[in-house]
Amino acid sequence: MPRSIRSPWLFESAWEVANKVGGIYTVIRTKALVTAAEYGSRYILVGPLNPRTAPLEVEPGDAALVSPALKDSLDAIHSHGVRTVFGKWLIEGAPSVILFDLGSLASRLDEWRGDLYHTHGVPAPPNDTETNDAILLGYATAWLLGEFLHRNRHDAVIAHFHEWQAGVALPLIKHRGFDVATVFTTHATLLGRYLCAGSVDFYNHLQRFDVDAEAGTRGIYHRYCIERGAAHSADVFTTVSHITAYEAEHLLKRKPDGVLPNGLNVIKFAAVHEFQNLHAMAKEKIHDFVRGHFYGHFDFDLDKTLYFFTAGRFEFRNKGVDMFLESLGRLNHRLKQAGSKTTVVAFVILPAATQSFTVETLKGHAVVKQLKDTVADIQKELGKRIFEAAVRGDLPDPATLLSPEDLVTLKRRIYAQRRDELPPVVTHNMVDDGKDPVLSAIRRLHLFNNRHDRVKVVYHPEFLNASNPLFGLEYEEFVRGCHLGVFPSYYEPWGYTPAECTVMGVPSVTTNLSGFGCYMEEMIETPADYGIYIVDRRMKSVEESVNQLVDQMAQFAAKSRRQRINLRNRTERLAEILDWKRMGLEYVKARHLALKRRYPASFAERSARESLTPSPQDGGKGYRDVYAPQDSPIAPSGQQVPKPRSTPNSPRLKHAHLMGDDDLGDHILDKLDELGVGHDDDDDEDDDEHGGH
Ligand code: G6P
Ligand code: 1S3
Repeated sequence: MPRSIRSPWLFESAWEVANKVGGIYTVIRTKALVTAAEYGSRYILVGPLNPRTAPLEVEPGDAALVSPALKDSLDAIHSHGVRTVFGKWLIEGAPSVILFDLGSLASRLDEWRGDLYHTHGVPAPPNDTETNDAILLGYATAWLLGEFLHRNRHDAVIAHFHEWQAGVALPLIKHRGFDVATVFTTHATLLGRYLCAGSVDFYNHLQRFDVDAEAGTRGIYHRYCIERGAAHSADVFTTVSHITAYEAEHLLKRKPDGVLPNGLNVIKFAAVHEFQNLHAMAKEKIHDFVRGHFYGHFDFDLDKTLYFFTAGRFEFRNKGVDMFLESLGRLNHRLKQAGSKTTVVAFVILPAATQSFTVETLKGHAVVKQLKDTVADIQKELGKRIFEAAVRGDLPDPATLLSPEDLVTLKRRIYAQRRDELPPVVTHNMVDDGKDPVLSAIRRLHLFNNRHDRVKVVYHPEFLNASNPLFGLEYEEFVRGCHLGVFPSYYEPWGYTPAECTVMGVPSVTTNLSGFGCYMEEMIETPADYGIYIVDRRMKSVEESVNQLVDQMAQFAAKSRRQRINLRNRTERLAEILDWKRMGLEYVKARHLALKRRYPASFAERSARESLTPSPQDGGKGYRDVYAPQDSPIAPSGQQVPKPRSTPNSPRLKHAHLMGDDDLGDHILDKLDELGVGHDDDDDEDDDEHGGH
């Protein structure tokens, strides 16, 4: 008897399950809410145990409460001395997680590495820790699935794997003939990342790389084999964007079945002025930082100061930090030549090897804090003096309001602010100051924070959090306080940083080489009108792209406050197209396709409408209730967002093509139609200034 596809189980495995490393953690964590709502207790996440963070991430629980088959499967594995943590991941949706203690599996590594070579032809060297961990996680996950499939012979099971670190399980599942529908999603390709970080013209040579030789030259042949093996072993192979799908087709030699773009959990404020107020409050805190950092040289008007920033993992070229800095140099020149009164403070937030905060940076904040405290004390005394005079019916004598002591203390504080050297361009002592690529670029471009510079640079080589003594801001708050995020990436399968800006209503720059940029270009008729600036890094030379970025930043810098407020309102309205409630539908389609490929006969027999509606007793709502139509004023159903009303309208053009619809059941097509109601122009309240007053 084939397994029932009526109430499938979903196992989702990734290295970053309850284990924060980078963007995949954000994908899994934020998506959990909709997936858990859809599958209920039949949704199980699988990852490695990180003993340092797991106690903060997971609340241990009893697997028997989820399913006796799952409990027995884990017991069977435990009886071989393997340790796992089972519990609820402490995130929205609270899905079940199984975390493998890889240390307790280490004694099997040689055997499994040998099996991987002899059975699957993957020659993993013994000294690559990352690969060893991937082997342990992959074999352990396959083991778990085997135990579970043996005990639950009724329900269909879908196993979804993310990235090569979790992908080892896929060839094993295929070779062992497990009765499970599989999906593999790659969030980048190993070779793509390595090639782009070098100096190759990646996109123009994509079809011609000798992939084995390139992987061998870079010492990643074994990892490449795992990634390629996973892509070829899965029933359904997907990536996070069209651009990465194209890359995967040529580098992994399998054309992806579809694209699963990344979403976010969007929190909509009841009134639009709320997020504008948050911007103003966060900006005040950044002002405080700037006062301290630029002490002694603080001669620019904060009311005419704009905060630009870039942030991310330290991939200087891939994340476009090189292009950002180059463009800042030119913007500085342009603003100076134009005699602009605007100052741009550009933050570069990239974690690098550091020793400590610099004394100069800390001193600046101490000096300004002392001044602030002194002024507060004087203010208090002054108030008392005014009150004492007034209570006697006298007007205070302005000449004596400040005592001689007050004046002396104030003079001292003002004197303490003098300094000969320029405000530092970096907040930390670097481990390798001379070789740091950001500092080298800053030096080459002479962005030294001179008084006459209209672009000032602050390199903060550490991620931000609330306990940071300089900013005292969480990253999210910092983003809200800024005016423009700049992410001119060269290699960026998706790119969460500009997406995060968008849902917070902060305009950003991205490129047509990033998955996010391509998606927004496809979804929005005129992205720049909505605060999404897209640099063309595909058809233009580097020189032309840099100039385009300078133009975009200069145009932004020339906007009035009123225009910035309007733009933020428009940007924030795009948030809904990035919501998992919409994006998650592509995952529904991928899983559906995997089931359909695994159990074609069942689909022929039974209407698909029935098949994907999970049983209510498992707590799952099924996709129908989870991916509810958005009550969105813009772009229902993936139609293009039209130009804002203040600019002439043109016809909407196309839909975003992600997972193909060819293989879908009618119920999903119905669903898409249901979402595809026409755009209601009356809802497009453009050029409102909510929050501006
Ligand atoms: C928000 C606030 C306004 C403030 C404005 C500043 O909209 O609600 O009160 O004037 O931000 O905008 P800006 O782009 O100059 O930081
Ligand atoms: C990858 O992380 P990265 O920064 O190494 O996966 C992310 C999540 O899908 C994606 O946003 C990013 O572009 C990729 O590069």
